[in-house]
Amino acid sequence: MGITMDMRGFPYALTSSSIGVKISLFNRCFYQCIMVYEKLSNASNTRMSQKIEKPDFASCEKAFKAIDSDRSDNLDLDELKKAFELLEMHLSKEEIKSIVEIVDTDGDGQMNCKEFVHFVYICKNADPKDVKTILFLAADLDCSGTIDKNELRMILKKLGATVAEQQIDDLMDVVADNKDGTISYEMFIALLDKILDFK
Ligand SMILES: [Ca+2]
Ligand SMILES: [Ca+2]
Repeated sequence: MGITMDMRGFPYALTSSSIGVKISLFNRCFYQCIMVYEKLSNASNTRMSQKIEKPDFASCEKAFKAIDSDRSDNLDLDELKKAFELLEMHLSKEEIKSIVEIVDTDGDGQMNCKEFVHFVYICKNADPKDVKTILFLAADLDCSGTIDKNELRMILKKLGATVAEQQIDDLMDVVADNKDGTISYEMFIALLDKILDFK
């Protein structure tokens, strides 16, 4: 690994056991989606050794419009359930709700086109057996391949950690390792290792 981190002042909220529970939920929600994506695209998702790929926006938009049967520019749970069933994925409404919650940046309980692109980005790049990568991709709202401060704040919130703004600043000081002040994939995984090992 080779990444060392000075975690003095590490926010206590990050180490609570509830994060582990949330993380396994992320894994459960995305496992089927990623498997189906692999089947559809005929690809094997052992790809974190390769570069993270951006989704193809045009084909995402096309798929989005096909699923959005009432043309509301939002995918609700019924529309998503139907789409998943066409792909032979039998997810409960609760499971679909959990998936939506992970990418629902504007918090309206539905998936807009941008959120759908993010969902495809996660499925496209994740290895279903690698929950840490799923978390990285889930955190990366703009599909840029790096995590900025706002994205870190959002993913911590989704993981149920209450972290004060000052603590997020402090955490960014420790972990942001890119020239532009963002967090790389490698550093994010190292941070997760720290959180998950911390007892
Ligand atoms: Ca939404
Ligand atoms: Ca990003």
